[in-house]
Amino acid sequence: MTHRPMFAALVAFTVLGGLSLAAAQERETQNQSARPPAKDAAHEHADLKHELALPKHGVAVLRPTEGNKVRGVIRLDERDGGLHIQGRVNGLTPGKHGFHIHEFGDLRDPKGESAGGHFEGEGHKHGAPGADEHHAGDLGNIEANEDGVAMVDIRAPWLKLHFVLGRSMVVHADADDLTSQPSGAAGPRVSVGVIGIAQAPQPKAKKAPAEKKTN
Ligand SMILES: [Cu+2]
Repeated sequence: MTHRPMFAALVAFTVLGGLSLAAAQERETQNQSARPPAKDAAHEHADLKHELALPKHGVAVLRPTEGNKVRGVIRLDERDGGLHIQGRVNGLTPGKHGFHIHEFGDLRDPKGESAGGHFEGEGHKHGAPGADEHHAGDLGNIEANEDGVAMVDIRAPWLKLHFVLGRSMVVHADADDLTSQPSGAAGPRVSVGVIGIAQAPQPKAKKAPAEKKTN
């Protein structure tokens, strides 16, 4: 007996075996698609974990666009059902500067143009954050003092962190007039940063009471 017939038989066996396995897998796939989605305890648990996993704390590190010196760190924390936006921006000219969340976290353009327009949310017109109608990303103005420092403390009850995660915060050269469309005539972008996930704020460690001097 030569090896050739045995080899042929082996090939045939392998091919047939493979074909029947493929057919079985196909049947299994069809069965799965016909079945309603499983609603077992494990899946419900997974949904719950997903819900709990939505991040609540974010940060944007603002860096100057080309030819500017404006920097800052802004925290975005979900609190009381909305977003509390606070931080410090420096290197500004004294006065008001438009401050918005823009649509994209794409900072490839050195002048910040790739961040796109204002994050509109539901397609409203541009406006003041307190107005009846405004973009979801309209945060009004921040105001720098004589030293070019602006302290930011804004409540945005209409926002959740996951609406804005991966988008960008933008500081403009000029004041947002809160009426001009589509962006408040706030001028060029002087500082931009992507909104990322941050660690939850850590409670400040209490200062240890000063040791009493004993004579
Ligand atoms: Cu803007």
